Amino acid sequence: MTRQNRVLAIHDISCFGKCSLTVALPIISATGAECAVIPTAVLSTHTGGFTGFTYRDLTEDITSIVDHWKTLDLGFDAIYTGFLGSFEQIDIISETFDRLEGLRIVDPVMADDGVLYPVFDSNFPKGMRKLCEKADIILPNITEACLMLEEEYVEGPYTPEYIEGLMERLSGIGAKKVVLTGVYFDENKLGAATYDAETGERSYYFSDRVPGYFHGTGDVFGSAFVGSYMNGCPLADSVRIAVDFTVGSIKRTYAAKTDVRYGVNFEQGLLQLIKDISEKNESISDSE
Ligand code: PXL
Repeated sequence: MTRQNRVLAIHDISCFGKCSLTVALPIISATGAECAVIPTAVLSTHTGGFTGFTYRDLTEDITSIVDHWKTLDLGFDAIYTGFLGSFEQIDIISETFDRLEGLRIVDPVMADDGVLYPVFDSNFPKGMRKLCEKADIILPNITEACLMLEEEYVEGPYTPEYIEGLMERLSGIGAKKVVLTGVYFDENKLGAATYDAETGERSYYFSDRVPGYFHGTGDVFGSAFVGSYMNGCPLADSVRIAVDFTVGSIKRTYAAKTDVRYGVNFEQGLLQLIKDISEKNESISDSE
C-alpha cells in the first residue's frame, strides 16, 4: 500500500450552496487523498445570487492554525487555495506557503464573466497576482486571467492564438503550469487549456456546452483536477478527467432543473471520477 497523499484545501465554507470546501473536501477525499482544511470564512450561503448571507471572516485564525501545525511538524503533498476571506489573507497564505511544504496550486477565485465578485475591491486582483507568483500551478478562468494581467476582458469565442498568448503571459507571473478554464473556439463547446512553460507542452479539452450558468463549477473542476493530479495523472489527463466530471455534474443538474444557485450534482459522479483516475493510472503502469 503506497503512502496516502495529503492535501491542504484553503477555501471558505459556504454552509449551503455547494462550492469551496463543501465541494473540495468530498471530491479530494473520494479520490483517495487525505484532505485537511483551513477555512478562510464561514458564510450561510455563497455570494452568487443570494442576498442577506452571513459572513464570518476567519483571517485571525489562519496563522494560529499554522503555528499549531508547525509544532506537529506537519507537511503536505499539495496546498490548494481558492476563495479567500479578506485582502489580508493573501499575505497570510503567501507566508503559509513558505511555512508549510507542498505543491502550491492556486485557484485565484475572484471573478467570472468579465466581473470581479462584488465582495472584493479593485486591488484584489493585484494581490492574487502576487500569490500566483509563488504558485506551481494556477487555475484561473479567463476573467481572472485578464484581471491579473491588467488586460481588458475579451468575450469569446476565442482564437487559439489569443488563448496561447494569454497562457504564456500568465506563466510569466510565476507558476510554470497554467490551467485556463472557460475556453471556447465556438459556441457549442466549452473546456479548458493547459500550458507547461517548462516543457512547452500545451493541451485543450472541450465538452458540449450546457446552456446556463451553474454555481460552484469552478470549485468542482479545481477539486477534481487536484484529486486527479495528486493521484499521479499527468496535467492534460487531469484536466480532461476534471472537465468530464464537471460537465457530468452540470448535465445531471440541468436535467433535474434544480435552482442553479444550489450548486451542481457532483456527488453522483464521484464513482465515475474514481474509475477515470484508476483507468488512467492503469494505462500508465501498463506502459511502464
Ligand atoms: O465558487 C466560488 C465561490 C466560493 N466561495 C464563495 C463564493 C464563490 C463565488 O461566488 O461566493 C463564498
